[in-house]
Amino acid sequence: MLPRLSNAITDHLPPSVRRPRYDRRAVTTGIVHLGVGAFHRAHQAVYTDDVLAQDPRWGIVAASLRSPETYDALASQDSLYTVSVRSQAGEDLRLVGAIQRIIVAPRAQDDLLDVMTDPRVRIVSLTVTEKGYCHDPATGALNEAHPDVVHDLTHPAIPRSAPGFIIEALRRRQAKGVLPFTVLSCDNLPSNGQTVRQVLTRFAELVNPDLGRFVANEVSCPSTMVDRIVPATTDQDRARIGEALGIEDAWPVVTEPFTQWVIEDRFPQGRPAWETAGAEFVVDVEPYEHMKLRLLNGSHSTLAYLGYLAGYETVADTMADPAFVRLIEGLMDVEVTPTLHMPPGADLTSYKRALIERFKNPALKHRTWQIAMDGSQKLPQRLLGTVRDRLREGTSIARLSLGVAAWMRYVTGVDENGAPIDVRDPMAARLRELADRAGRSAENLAGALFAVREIFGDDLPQDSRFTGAVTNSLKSLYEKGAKRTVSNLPGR
Ligand code: CS2
Repeated sequence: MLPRLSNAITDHLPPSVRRPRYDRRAVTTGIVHLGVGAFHRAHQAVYTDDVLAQDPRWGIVAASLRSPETYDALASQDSLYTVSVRSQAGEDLRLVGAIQRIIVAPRAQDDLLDVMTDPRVRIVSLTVTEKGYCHDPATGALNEAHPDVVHDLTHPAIPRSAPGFIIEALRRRQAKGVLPFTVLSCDNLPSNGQTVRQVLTRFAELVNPDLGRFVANEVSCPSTMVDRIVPATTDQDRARIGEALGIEDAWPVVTEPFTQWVIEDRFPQGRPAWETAGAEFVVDVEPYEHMKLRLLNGSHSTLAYLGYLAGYETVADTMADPAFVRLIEGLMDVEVTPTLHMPPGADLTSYKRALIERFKNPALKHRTWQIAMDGSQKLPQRLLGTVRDRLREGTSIARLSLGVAAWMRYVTGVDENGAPIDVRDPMAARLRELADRAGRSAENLAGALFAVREIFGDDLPQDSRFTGAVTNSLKSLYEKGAKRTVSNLPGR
Protein backbone atom coordinates (compact mmCIF):
# COMPACT_ATOMS: atom_id res chain seq x y z
CA MET A 1 0.00 0.00 0.00
CA LEU A 2 1.33 3.42 -0.92
CA PRO A 3 1.27 6.21 1.68
CA ARG A 4 -1.38 8.87 1.04
CA LEU A 5 -0.54 12.30 -0.35
CA SER A 6 -0.52 15.11 2.25
CA ASN A 7 1.35 18.29 3.15
CA ALA A 8 3.68 16.27 5.38
CA ILE A 9 4.74 13.88 2.68
CA THR A 10 5.59 16.22 -0.19
CA ASP A 11 9.30 16.19 0.73
CA HIS A 12 9.45 12.51 -0.10
CA LEU A 13 8.43 12.93 -3.73
CA PRO A 14 10.81 12.20 -6.59
CA PRO A 15 12.79 15.39 -7.39
CA SER A 16 11.31 15.62 -10.91
CA VAL A 17 7.86 16.31 -9.46
CA ARG A 18 7.26 20.02 -9.09
CA ARG A 19 5.53 21.06 -5.85
CA PRO A 20 4.18 24.29 -4.36
CA ARG A 21 7.04 26.75 -3.97
CA TYR A 22 5.34 28.62 -1.15
CA ASP A 23 4.29 27.99 2.41
CA ARG A 24 0.71 26.75 2.19
CA ARG A 25 0.08 27.80 5.80
CA ALA A 26 0.73 31.45 4.91
CA VAL A 27 -1.90 31.51 2.15
CA THR A 28 -5.15 33.41 2.72
CA THR A 29 -8.36 33.00 0.74
CA GLY A 30 -8.95 35.48 -2.08
CA ILE A 31 -11.00 33.33 -4.45
CA VAL A 32 -14.07 31.17 -4.05
CA HIS A 33 -14.48 28.78 -6.94
CA LEU A 34 -17.81 27.12 -7.69
CA GLY A 35 -17.56 23.79 -9.52
CA VAL A 36 -14.40 21.99 -8.46
CA GLY A 37 -14.18 19.61 -11.42
CA ALA A 38 -11.12 18.33 -13.25
CA PHE A 39 -11.09 21.32 -15.59
CA HIS A 40 -10.74 23.88 -12.81
CA ARG A 41 -8.04 21.82 -11.16
CA ALA A 42 -5.99 21.55 -14.36
CA HIS A 43 -6.53 25.15 -15.47
CA GLN A 44 -7.30 28.11 -13.19
CA ALA A 45 -5.91 26.39 -10.09
CA VAL A 46 -2.58 25.83 -11.88
CA TYR A 47 -2.28 29.51 -12.91
CA THR A 48 -3.13 30.47 -9.34
CA ASP A 49 -0.61 27.99 -7.93
CA ASP A 50 2.08 29.80 -9.95
CA VAL A 51 1.01 33.18 -8.59
CA LEU A 52 0.89 32.11 -4.93
CA ALA A 53 4.68 31.93 -4.83
CA GLN A 54 4.76 35.74 -5.15
CA ASP A 55 1.44 36.69 -3.60
CA PRO A 56 -0.18 34.54 -0.91
CA ARG A 57 -3.50 36.41 -0.88
CA TRP A 58 -5.16 34.32 -3.58
CA GLY A 59 -5.77 30.91 -2.11
CA ILE A 60 -8.87 29.15 -3.40
CA VAL A 61 -11.76 27.73 -1.42
CA ALA A 62 -13.51 25.48 -3.92
CA ALA A 63 -17.06 24.23 -3.72
CA SER A 64 -18.86 21.44 -5.45
CA LEU A 65 -22.49 22.26 -5.96
CA ARG A 66 -23.61 18.66 -6.33
CA SER A 67 -21.64 15.58 -5.48
CA PRO A 68 -19.21 15.10 -2.58
CA GLU A 69 -16.84 13.01 -4.75
CA THR A 70 -14.02 15.53 -5.06
CA TYR A 71 -14.23 16.39 -1.37
CA ASP A 72 -14.17 12.71 -0.45
CA ALA A 73 -11.05 12.16 -2.54
CA LEU A 74 -9.08 15.30 -1.61
CA ALA A 75 -10.10 16.25 1.93
CA SER A 76 -7.86 13.67 3.57
CA GLN A 77 -4.91 14.71 1.39
CA ASP A 78 -4.98 18.37 2.45
CA SER A 79 -6.69 19.23 -0.88
CA LEU A 80 -3.37 18.59 -2.64
CA TYR A 81 -3.47 16.79 -5.97
CA THR A 82 -1.32 15.94 -8.96
CA VAL A 83 -1.62 17.45 -12.42
CA SER A 84 -0.29 15.07 -15.05
CA VAL A 85 0.60 16.61 -18.40
CA ARG A 86 0.61 13.90 -21.06
CA SER A 87 1.76 13.80 -24.63
CA GLN A 88 3.65 11.44 -26.85
CA ALA A 89 6.81 12.84 -25.27
CA GLY A 90 5.82 11.38 -21.90
CA GLU A 91 4.30 12.51 -18.64
CA ASP A 92 5.16 15.47 -16.45
CA LEU A 93 3.85 15.51 -12.87
CA ARG A 94 3.23 18.47 -10.65
CA LEU A 95 1.58 18.90 -7.26
CA VAL A 96 -0.87 21.78 -6.99
CA GLY A 97 -1.60 23.38 -3.64
CA ALA A 98 -3.76 26.36 -4.62
CA ILE A 99 -6.99 24.82 -3.32
CA GLN A 100 -7.03 25.31 0.42
CA ARG A 101 -10.17 23.36 1.13
CA ILE A 102 -13.29 22.01 -0.51
CA ILE A 103 -16.87 22.61 0.55
CA VAL A 104 -19.72 20.32 -0.48
CA ALA A 105 -22.34 23.03 -0.98
CA PRO A 106 -25.55 20.98 -0.58
CA ARG A 107 -24.59 20.06 2.97
CA ALA A 108 -22.78 23.25 4.03
CA GLN A 109 -24.58 26.25 2.53
CA ASP A 110 -23.78 28.43 5.54
CA ASP A 111 -20.10 27.64 5.45
CA LEU A 112 -19.91 28.48 1.75
CA LEU A 113 -21.95 31.68 2.09
CA ASP A 114 -19.73 32.76 5.01
CA VAL A 115 -16.57 32.42 2.94
CA MET A 116 -18.23 34.19 0.00
CA THR A 117 -19.05 37.08 2.33
CA ASP A 118 -15.50 37.42 3.67
CA PRO A 119 -14.10 40.81 2.57
CA ARG A 120 -10.79 39.17 1.65
CA VAL A 121 -12.57 37.17 -1.03
CA ARG A 122 -12.50 39.36 -4.11
CA ILE A 123 -13.23 36.92 -6.89
CA VAL A 124 -15.88 34.24 -7.26
CA SER A 125 -15.03 32.11 -10.28
CA LEU A 126 -17.15 29.40 -11.86
CA THR A 127 -16.86 26.21 -13.88
CA VAL A 128 -20.35 24.83 -13.41
CA THR A 129 -20.79 23.72 -17.06
CA GLU A 130 -23.30 25.26 -19.44
CA LYS A 131 -26.33 23.95 -17.59
CA GLY A 132 -25.18 25.39 -14.25
CA TYR A 133 -26.21 28.90 -15.30
CA CYS A 134 -29.92 27.99 -15.31
CA HIS A 135 -30.35 29.97 -18.50
CA ASP A 136 -32.10 29.48 -21.80
CA PRO A 137 -29.25 28.36 -24.10
CA ALA A 138 -30.78 30.00 -27.19
CA THR A 139 -31.25 33.49 -25.66
CA GLY A 140 -28.97 33.55 -22.60
CA ALA A 141 -31.83 34.77 -20.37
CA LEU A 142 -32.40 33.34 -16.88
CA ASN A 143 -34.82 30.41 -17.00
CA GLU A 144 -37.18 31.61 -14.28
CA ALA A 145 -39.05 28.30 -14.32
CA HIS A 146 -35.87 26.29 -13.61
CA PRO A 147 -36.60 24.21 -10.48
CA ASP A 148 -33.37 25.34 -8.77
CA VAL A 149 -34.14 28.99 -9.50
CA VAL A 150 -37.66 28.61 -8.12
CA HIS A 151 -36.20 26.90 -5.05
CA ASP A 152 -33.47 29.49 -4.47
CA LEU A 153 -35.83 32.43 -4.76
CA THR A 154 -38.04 30.95 -2.05
CA HIS A 155 -35.20 29.59 0.14
CA PRO A 156 -32.37 32.11 -0.30
CA ALA A 157 -30.38 30.93 2.74
CA ILE A 158 -30.03 27.37 1.44
CA PRO A 159 -29.42 27.84 -2.27
CA ARG A 160 -28.79 25.03 -4.76
CA SER A 161 -27.71 26.85 -7.90
CA ALA A 162 -24.60 28.88 -8.66
CA PRO A 163 -26.68 32.05 -9.30
CA GLY A 164 -28.52 31.40 -6.02
CA PHE A 165 -25.27 31.28 -4.02
CA ILE A 166 -23.79 34.31 -5.75
CA ILE A 167 -26.85 36.50 -5.30
CA GLU A 168 -27.33 35.59 -1.64
CA ALA A 169 -23.64 36.25 -0.97
CA LEU A 170 -23.82 39.61 -2.79
CA ARG A 171 -26.96 40.52 -0.82
CA ARG A 172 -25.15 39.76 2.45
CA ARG A 173 -22.10 41.74 1.35
CA GLN A 174 -24.27 44.70 0.41
CA ALA A 175 -26.10 44.54 3.76
CA LYS A 176 -22.75 44.52 5.64
CA GLY A 177 -21.19 47.24 3.50
CA VAL A 178 -18.61 44.83 2.03
CA LEU A 179 -17.63 45.58 -1.56
CA PRO A 180 -18.88 43.02 -4.09
CA PHE A 181 -16.57 40.40 -5.54
CA THR A 182 -15.84 40.09 -9.24
CA VAL A 183 -17.69 37.19 -10.89
CA LEU A 184 -15.47 35.26 -13.29
CA SER A 185 -17.18 32.70 -15.48
CA CYS A 186 -14.72 30.13 -16.86
CA ASP A 187 -17.27 28.07 -18.78
CA ASN A 188 -17.53 27.59 -22.54
CA LEU A 189 -20.45 29.95 -22.99
CA PRO A 190 -20.69 32.73 -25.56
CA SER A 191 -19.67 36.04 -23.92
CA ASN A 192 -19.62 34.17 -20.63
CA GLY A 193 -19.22 37.40 -18.63
CA GLN A 194 -22.25 39.00 -20.24
CA THR A 195 -24.23 35.79 -19.93
CA VAL A 196 -23.54 35.43 -16.23
CA ARG A 197 -24.24 39.11 -15.74
CA GLN A 198 -27.60 38.86 -17.47
CA VAL A 199 -28.55 35.82 -15.40
CA LEU A 200 -27.41 37.39 -12.11
CA THR A 201 -29.02 40.75 -12.72
CA ARG A 202 -32.40 39.19 -13.45
CA PHE A 203 -32.09 36.84 -10.48
CA ALA A 204 -31.27 39.77 -8.19
CA GLU A 205 -34.19 41.83 -9.56
CA LEU A 206 -36.50 38.97 -8.68
CA VAL A 207 -35.18 39.10 -5.10
CA ASN A 208 -35.68 42.87 -4.95
CA PRO A 209 -35.24 45.78 -7.35
CA ASP A 210 -32.59 47.45 -5.22
CA LEU A 211 -30.41 44.34 -5.31
CA GLY A 212 -31.02 44.18 -9.06
CA ARG A 213 -29.61 47.70 -9.46
CA PHE A 214 -26.69 46.89 -7.17
CA VAL A 215 -25.74 43.86 -9.26
CA ALA A 216 -26.23 45.72 -12.54
CA ASN A 217 -24.15 48.73 -11.44
CA GLU A 218 -21.56 47.39 -9.02
CA VAL A 219 -20.66 43.83 -9.96
CA SER A 220 -18.00 43.29 -12.60
CA CYS A 221 -18.27 40.14 -14.75
CA PRO A 222 -15.30 40.02 -17.11
CA SER A 223 -15.52 37.51 -19.95
CA THR A 224 -12.86 34.85 -20.31
CA MET A 225 -11.75 32.32 -22.86
CA VAL A 226 -10.46 29.17 -21.21
CA ASP A 227 -8.77 26.33 -23.02
CA ARG A 228 -7.22 23.07 -21.94
CA ILE A 229 -8.36 19.56 -22.77
CA VAL A 230 -8.94 17.66 -19.53
CA PRO A 231 -10.53 14.23 -19.96
CA ALA A 232 -12.05 12.42 -16.99
CA THR A 233 -9.39 10.66 -14.88
CA THR A 234 -9.36 6.86 -15.21
CA ASP A 235 -8.32 4.17 -12.72
CA GLN A 236 -5.36 3.45 -14.95
CA ASP A 237 -4.26 7.09 -14.58
CA ARG A 238 -4.55 6.80 -10.79
CA ALA A 239 -2.47 3.64 -10.68
CA ARG A 240 0.22 4.94 -13.06
CA ILE A 241 0.57 8.27 -11.26
CA GLY A 242 0.60 6.61 -7.83
CA GLU A 243 3.42 4.41 -8.94
CA ALA A 244 5.43 7.31 -10.36
CA LEU A 245 4.99 9.35 -7.18
CA GLY A 246 5.43 6.50 -4.76
CA ILE A 247 2.40 8.05 -3.07
CA GLU A 248 -1.33 7.50 -3.48
CA ASP A 249 -3.29 10.40 -4.93
CA ALA A 250 -7.01 9.56 -4.83
CA TRP A 251 -7.87 11.92 -7.67
CA PRO A 252 -5.13 13.30 -9.90
CA VAL A 253 -6.09 15.16 -13.08
CA VAL A 254 -4.68 14.40 -16.50
CA THR A 255 -4.31 16.98 -19.22
CA GLU A 256 -2.40 18.09 -22.33
CA PRO A 257 0.62 20.45 -22.57
CA PHE A 258 -1.47 23.21 -24.21
CA THR A 259 -3.16 25.75 -21.98
CA GLN A 260 -4.63 29.18 -22.68
CA TRP A 261 -6.54 31.74 -20.66
CA VAL A 262 -7.63 35.08 -22.12
CA ILE A 263 -9.34 37.41 -19.65
CA GLU A 264 -10.94 40.87 -19.81
CA ASP A 265 -9.11 43.03 -17.33
CA ARG A 266 -12.01 44.33 -15.25
CA PHE A 267 -11.33 43.50 -11.61
CA PRO A 268 -12.21 46.57 -9.52
CA GLN A 269 -11.27 44.82 -6.25
CA GLY A 270 -7.96 43.51 -7.58
CA ARG A 271 -6.82 40.20 -8.98
CA PRO A 272 -3.88 37.80 -8.98
CA ALA A 273 -1.10 38.59 -11.46
CA TRP A 274 -2.17 35.60 -13.57
CA GLU A 275 -0.22 37.11 -16.50
CA THR A 276 2.98 36.03 -14.73
CA ALA A 277 1.69 32.48 -15.19
CA GLY A 278 0.91 32.98 -18.88
CA ALA A 279 -2.66 34.31 -18.90
CA GLU A 280 -3.40 37.06 -21.46
CA PHE A 281 -5.33 40.16 -20.38
CA VAL A 282 -7.28 41.92 -23.13
CA VAL A 283 -9.97 44.58 -23.47
CA ASP A 284 -12.36 42.39 -25.46
CA VAL A 285 -12.37 38.61 -25.27
CA GLU A 286 -15.08 38.03 -27.86
CA PRO A 287 -12.90 37.31 -30.92
CA TYR A 288 -10.84 34.74 -28.96
CA GLU A 289 -13.95 33.19 -27.54
CA HIS A 290 -15.55 32.82 -30.96
CA MET A 291 -12.36 31.34 -32.28
CA LYS A 292 -12.18 28.78 -29.51
CA LEU A 293 -15.86 27.88 -29.22
CA ARG A 294 -16.32 27.54 -32.97
CA LEU A 295 -13.03 25.92 -33.95
CA LEU A 296 -12.21 23.78 -30.94
CA ASN A 297 -15.53 23.05 -29.28
CA GLY A 298 -17.50 22.99 -32.55
CA SER A 299 -15.08 20.40 -33.93
CA HIS A 300 -15.11 18.52 -30.63
CA SER A 301 -18.89 18.14 -30.60
CA THR A 302 -18.92 17.15 -34.27
CA LEU A 303 -16.23 14.53 -33.59
CA ALA A 304 -18.04 13.36 -30.47
CA TYR A 305 -21.40 12.57 -32.12
CA LEU A 306 -20.05 11.24 -35.41
CA GLY A 307 -17.14 9.44 -33.76
CA TYR A 308 -19.40 7.78 -31.20
CA LEU A 309 -21.83 6.67 -33.91
CA ALA A 310 -18.92 5.33 -35.96
CA GLY A 311 -17.88 3.20 -32.99
CA TYR A 312 -14.85 5.22 -31.87
CA GLU A 313 -14.17 5.37 -28.15
CA THR A 314 -11.95 8.46 -27.97
CA VAL A 315 -11.24 11.62 -29.93
CA ALA A 316 -7.75 10.31 -30.74
CA ASP A 317 -9.27 7.08 -32.12
CA THR A 318 -11.65 9.13 -34.26
CA MET A 319 -8.80 11.32 -35.52
CA ALA A 320 -6.81 8.23 -36.49
CA ASP A 321 -9.38 7.87 -39.30
CA PRO A 322 -8.21 10.15 -42.15
CA ALA A 323 -11.79 10.78 -43.30
CA PHE A 324 -12.55 12.43 -39.96
CA VAL A 325 -9.40 14.56 -40.17
CA ARG A 326 -10.58 15.73 -43.62
CA LEU A 327 -14.01 16.51 -42.19
CA ILE A 328 -12.58 18.60 -39.33
CA GLU A 329 -10.12 20.44 -41.56
CA GLY A 330 -12.93 21.23 -43.97
CA LEU A 331 -15.24 22.32 -41.16
CA MET A 332 -12.61 24.65 -39.73
CA ASP A 333 -11.17 26.07 -42.95
CA VAL A 334 -14.22 26.31 -45.17
CA GLU A 335 -17.14 26.84 -42.82
CA VAL A 336 -15.84 28.34 -39.55
CA THR A 337 -12.81 30.49 -40.40
CA PRO A 338 -14.68 32.97 -42.66
CA THR A 339 -17.01 33.76 -39.72
CA LEU A 340 -14.15 34.81 -37.41
CA HIS A 341 -12.90 38.37 -37.06
CA MET A 342 -9.57 38.18 -35.34
CA PRO A 343 -7.41 41.07 -34.14
CA PRO A 344 -4.31 41.69 -36.26
CA GLY A 345 -1.50 39.30 -35.45
CA ALA A 346 -3.69 36.35 -34.52
CA ASP A 347 -2.42 33.33 -36.42
CA LEU A 348 -5.40 31.12 -37.18
CA THR A 349 -3.42 28.83 -39.46
CA SER A 350 -1.09 27.68 -36.69
CA TYR A 351 -3.97 27.61 -34.20
CA LYS A 352 -5.85 25.16 -36.41
CA ARG A 353 -2.77 23.09 -37.14
CA ALA A 354 -2.13 22.80 -33.41
CA LEU A 355 -5.76 21.84 -32.83
CA ILE A 356 -5.52 18.89 -35.19
CA GLU A 357 -2.43 17.69 -33.30
CA ARG A 358 -4.14 18.24 -29.93
CA PHE A 359 -7.13 16.16 -31.04
CA LYS A 360 -4.77 13.43 -32.22
CA ASN A 361 -2.84 13.26 -28.91
CA PRO A 362 -2.89 9.49 -28.29
CA ALA A 363 -1.82 9.90 -24.66
CA LEU A 364 -5.20 11.45 -23.81
CA LYS A 365 -8.17 9.12 -23.56
CA HIS A 366 -10.88 11.70 -24.15
CA ARG A 367 -14.06 9.74 -24.64
CA THR A 368 -16.43 10.80 -27.39
CA TRP A 369 -19.23 9.94 -24.96
CA GLN A 370 -17.91 12.50 -22.43
CA ILE A 371 -17.93 15.35 -24.95
CA ALA A 372 -21.32 14.26 -26.27
CA MET A 373 -22.88 15.14 -22.92
CA ASP A 374 -25.23 18.11 -22.60
CA GLY A 375 -25.50 18.74 -26.33
CA SER A 376 -28.69 20.76 -25.88
CA GLN A 377 -26.64 23.30 -23.93
CA LYS A 378 -23.63 23.23 -26.23
CA LEU A 379 -24.97 23.24 -29.77
CA PRO A 380 -26.06 26.90 -29.91
CA GLN A 381 -22.61 28.41 -29.27
CA ARG A 382 -20.56 25.63 -30.86
CA LEU A 383 -22.36 25.13 -34.17
CA LEU A 384 -25.55 27.15 -34.53
CA GLY A 385 -24.01 30.63 -34.20
CA THR A 386 -21.68 29.71 -37.06
CA VAL A 387 -24.64 28.35 -39.05
CA ARG A 388 -26.47 31.68 -38.64
CA ASP A 389 -23.46 33.66 -39.84
CA ARG A 390 -23.05 31.36 -42.85
CA LEU A 391 -26.72 31.58 -43.78
CA ARG A 392 -26.56 35.36 -43.58
CA GLU A 393 -23.68 35.28 -46.06
CA GLY A 394 -25.42 32.68 -48.23
CA THR A 395 -22.49 30.25 -47.92
CA SER A 396 -22.39 26.47 -47.50
CA ILE A 397 -23.15 24.69 -44.23
CA ALA A 398 -22.71 21.05 -45.29
CA ARG A 399 -20.34 20.02 -42.49
CA LEU A 400 -21.99 22.11 -39.78
CA SER A 401 -25.31 20.49 -40.68
CA LEU A 402 -23.78 17.05 -40.47
CA GLY A 403 -22.65 17.82 -36.91
CA VAL A 404 -26.20 18.88 -35.99
CA ALA A 405 -27.69 15.80 -37.68
CA ALA A 406 -25.26 13.53 -35.79
CA TRP A 407 -26.44 15.08 -32.54
CA MET A 408 -30.04 14.31 -33.56
CA ARG A 409 -29.13 10.73 -34.41
CA TYR A 410 -27.27 10.42 -31.08
CA VAL A 411 -30.10 11.66 -28.84
CA THR A 412 -32.43 8.97 -30.17
CA GLY A 413 -30.58 6.87 -27.59
CA VAL A 414 -30.00 3.91 -29.91
CA ASP A 415 -26.73 3.42 -31.79
CA GLU A 416 -26.11 2.07 -35.28
CA ASN A 417 -26.07 -1.52 -34.01
CA GLY A 418 -29.31 -1.12 -32.09
CA ALA A 419 -27.50 -0.88 -28.73
CA PRO A 420 -28.62 1.75 -26.20
CA ILE A 421 -26.71 5.04 -25.87
CA ASP A 422 -26.44 6.52 -22.37
CA VAL A 423 -27.49 10.05 -23.33
CA ARG A 424 -26.63 12.55 -20.58
CA ASP A 425 -28.41 15.85 -21.06
CA PRO A 426 -30.75 17.94 -18.94
CA MET A 427 -33.25 17.57 -21.80
CA ALA A 428 -32.55 13.86 -22.41
CA ALA A 429 -36.03 12.63 -21.48
CA ARG A 430 -37.81 15.19 -23.63
CA LEU A 431 -35.50 14.58 -26.59
CA ARG A 432 -35.95 10.83 -26.26
CA GLU A 433 -39.72 11.16 -26.22
CA LEU A 434 -39.65 13.27 -29.40
CA ALA A 435 -37.33 10.73 -31.03
CA ASP A 436 -39.48 7.76 -30.03
CA ARG A 437 -42.54 9.41 -31.52
CA ALA A 438 -40.70 10.25 -34.74
CA GLY A 439 -39.55 6.66 -35.34
CA ARG A 440 -36.79 6.02 -37.88
CA SER A 441 -37.85 8.77 -40.27
CA ALA A 442 -35.23 11.48 -40.78
CA GLU A 443 -37.92 14.05 -41.71
CA ASN A 444 -40.00 13.35 -38.63
CA LEU A 445 -37.06 13.28 -36.25
CA ALA A 446 -35.48 16.46 -37.61
CA GLY A 447 -38.86 18.22 -37.67
CA ALA A 448 -39.60 17.30 -34.06
CA LEU A 449 -36.17 18.41 -32.82
CA PHE A 450 -36.11 21.70 -34.78
CA ALA A 451 -39.16 22.66 -32.72
CA VAL A 452 -37.09 22.68 -29.51
CA ARG A 453 -36.89 26.45 -29.33
CA GLU A 454 -34.35 26.55 -26.47
CA ILE A 455 -31.83 25.07 -28.89
CA PHE A 456 -32.75 26.28 -32.39
CA GLY A 457 -34.49 29.55 -31.55
CA ASP A 458 -37.32 30.86 -33.70
CA ASP A 459 -35.27 31.61 -36.80
CA LEU A 460 -33.44 28.42 -37.78
CA PRO A 461 -36.52 26.17 -38.08
CA GLN A 462 -37.86 28.71 -40.63
CA ASP A 463 -34.84 28.50 -42.89
CA SER A 464 -35.20 25.68 -45.39
CA ARG A 465 -31.49 25.86 -46.32
CA PHE A 466 -30.71 24.78 -42.77
CA THR A 467 -33.56 22.33 -42.21
CA GLY A 468 -33.00 20.77 -45.64
CA ALA A 469 -29.26 20.29 -45.14
CA VAL A 470 -29.67 18.77 -41.67
CA THR A 471 -32.48 16.45 -42.81
CA ASN A 472 -30.40 15.21 -45.76
CA SER A 473 -27.41 14.54 -43.51
CA LEU A 474 -29.66 12.70 -41.08
CA LYS A 475 -31.02 10.57 -43.90
CA SER A 476 -27.50 9.64 -44.86
CA LEU A 477 -26.67 8.77 -41.24
CA TYR A 478 -29.66 6.43 -41.14
CA GLU A 479 -29.01 4.91 -44.56
CA LYS A 480 -25.22 4.69 -44.68
CA GLY A 481 -24.09 5.12 -41.09
CA ALA A 482 -21.62 7.69 -39.73
CA LYS A 483 -18.41 6.19 -41.08
CA ARG A 484 -19.57 6.05 -44.69
CA THR A 485 -21.29 9.42 -44.51
CA VAL A 486 -18.03 11.02 -43.36
CA SER A 487 -15.96 9.14 -45.97
CA ASN A 488 -18.28 10.31 -48.73
CA LEU A 489 -17.80 14.00 -47.92
CA PRO A 490 -15.92 15.99 -50.53
CA GLY A 491 -12.46 17.28 -49.55
CA ARG A 492 -11.76 20.95 -48.83
C1 CS2 B 1 -15.16 19.65 -24.57
C2 CS2 B 1 -14.48 20.71 -23.72
O1 CS2 B 1 -16.35 18.29 -23.07
C3 CS2 B 1 -16.45 19.14 -23.96
O2 CS2 B 1 -17.53 19.53 -24.36
O3 CS2 B 1 -15.41 20.19 -25.83
O4 CS2 B 1 -14.48 20.40 -22.39
C4 CS2 B 1 -13.05 20.98 -24.20
O5 CS2 B 1 -12.21 19.87 -23.94
C5 CS2 B 1 -12.46 22.21 -23.55
O6 CS2 B 1 -13.31 23.29 -23.78
C6 CS2 B 1 -11.06 22.48 -24.07
O7 CS2 B 1 -10.65 23.74 -23.68
